[in-house]
Amino acid sequence: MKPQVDYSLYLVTDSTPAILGTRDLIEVVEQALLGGVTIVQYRDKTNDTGVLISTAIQLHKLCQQHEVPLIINDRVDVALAVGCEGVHLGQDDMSIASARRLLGDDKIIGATVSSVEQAKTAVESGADYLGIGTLYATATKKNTKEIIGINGIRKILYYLARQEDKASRDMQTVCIGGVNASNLQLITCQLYAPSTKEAYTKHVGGVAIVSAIMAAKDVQKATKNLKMLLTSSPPFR
Ligand code: TZP
Ligand code: MG
Repeated sequence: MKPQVDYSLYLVTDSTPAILGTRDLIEVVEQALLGGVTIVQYRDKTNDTGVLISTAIQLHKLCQQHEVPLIINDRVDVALAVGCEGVHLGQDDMSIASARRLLGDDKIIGATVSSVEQAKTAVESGADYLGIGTLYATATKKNTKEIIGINGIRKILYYLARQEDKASRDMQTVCIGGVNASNLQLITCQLYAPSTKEAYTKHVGGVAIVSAIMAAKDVQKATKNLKMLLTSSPPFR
């Protein structure tokens, strides 16, 4: 059975020195879990497969203690080896259909999308959730091709709201790119446009964050603050 997922405060990890520094990834993620992140994606573009698997095993144990799903970025093989809850795939990664064949129906497959066209394809291919971005330019991922802003996010939310098939109706999304404590409530308010709130909010599952959590001096405190801002925002109240 596919788990019911709370996407509201979605942590994406980063193991680079610019963000993690000399701290231990597992300890940082533990602080984020204690602060209240609801889902964790292990995203590591630098380490080799052995390190990815051993780190993912430790992260999975930790996430299980907090009853939070662990998703692996890019690597379906690592997710399979670890037996965690799912994968997150970008436009240049393995296709959703292939990942589904390998992982089966019980695992979560997330897809990065930047346009209505990509969202449509991801939904039709069987994605469970969409990571929509890049919302704002961010130092964390400098080579992002598409900065789509709030209007780009809205176009996709509005597209989903107009569809009548079950996959679209049930689709949850998280926006990613430059989300932090200073702009979180502005973002959620803008996605809650009062005149069309149904259309814009129905598919807003949450926000995905790297640096505002991972690079914080006090990770648990920063996470609790983001959680407070989120849960006092209209779509999440
Ligand atoms: N995909 C689009 S932007 C991004 C990813 C993985 C990084 C977001 O990082 P931050 O630090 O939350 O802006
Ligand atoms: Mg990828």
